[in-house]
Amino acid sequence: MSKYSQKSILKTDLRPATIAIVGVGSVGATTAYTLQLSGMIADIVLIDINKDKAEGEYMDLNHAAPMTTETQVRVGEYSDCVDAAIVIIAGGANQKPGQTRMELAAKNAKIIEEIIPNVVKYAPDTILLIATNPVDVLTYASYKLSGFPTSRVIGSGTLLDSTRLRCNIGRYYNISSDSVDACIIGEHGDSELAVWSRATIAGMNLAEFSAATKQEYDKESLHKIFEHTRDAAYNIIKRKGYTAYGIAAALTRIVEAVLRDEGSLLTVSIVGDYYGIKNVALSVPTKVGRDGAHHIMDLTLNEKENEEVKNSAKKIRAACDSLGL
Ligand code: 6V0
Repeated sequence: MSKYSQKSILKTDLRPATIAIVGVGSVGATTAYTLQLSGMIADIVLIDINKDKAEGEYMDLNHAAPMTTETQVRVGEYSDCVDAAIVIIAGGANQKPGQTRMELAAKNAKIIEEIIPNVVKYAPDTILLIATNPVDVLTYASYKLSGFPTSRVIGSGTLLDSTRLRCNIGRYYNISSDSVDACIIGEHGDSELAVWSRATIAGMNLAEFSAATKQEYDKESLHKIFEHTRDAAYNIIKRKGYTAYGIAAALTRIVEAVLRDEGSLLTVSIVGDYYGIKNVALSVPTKVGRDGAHHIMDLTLNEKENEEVKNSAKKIRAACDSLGL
């Protein structure tokens, strides 16, 4: 039984929720399907500038509904965001092979400029959940465009990267990723960093855990794990042209944390002041619950990590500056 279907047994602690998805391409459609399978959502609204695409996805998803959960899926207009607890933004261009996320900034900022005011007009109290890349820059843009408090504009950030890292560390030590506590912070992109100084397994840092289990503690291998994690999207896109399952699961996890009012610390991206750099969106472990996401602390880092996260913050701020944000 999947993680989500196990949790769906506890459906009674959830109020029926509507989730709207703007941009029903690979990411939006896969997210709709993942949400549908989760059993958490009563109603999913699909909105896309390409109505045929949204209709095709709606028809396909509805064929899965009788065999999975009774989630209602429908094609909508912005006015259908009116009851949405969360509006997921996944509209815009994706990376082509070799292209960086930052190279999408100008093009996707224009698309976000079209989308956000339309959502806000009908759903002034919703939570915006941004997936479109470069996600940190566009989370900042969405915050500015919406006029929402920082807590209600959440970028998927490095949640996916952190999950990939935990998974890769788990494989390295041959244990479940559930038992690994590790994260990636900063930009969801090339300047992100793994916080090795805080990574633990069973409460031990990795050097201690390696010694206790008579395994090699090899910093070079761990660095390769980080590079493999950071570059995962490039490697997937080179082969299949896009990524979708990982981000869909990450978005579903964020939706779950909100709807269940979990107060979980997830590496999502919200606007704030980080490590002395003001007014920028990036990821650190951030508290996520019913009222959105709250930056409650900067993770304590070693000197090198501190330098790296500052550089990452500066890079995001510079990209925002260049777009006049
Ligand atoms: P895609 O498959 O090309 O789908 C994009 C969709 O957006 C299409 O259906 C378009 O019609 C639609 N669209 C474009 N403009 C508008 C608009 N103005 N209003 C409504 N809909 C619009 O792209 P894909 O789904 O692969 O990627 C979408 C975005 O997600 C890209 O920016 C990716 O880079 C980004 N991703 C973000 C990830 C993350 O971790 N945050 C992970 C993967 C992809």
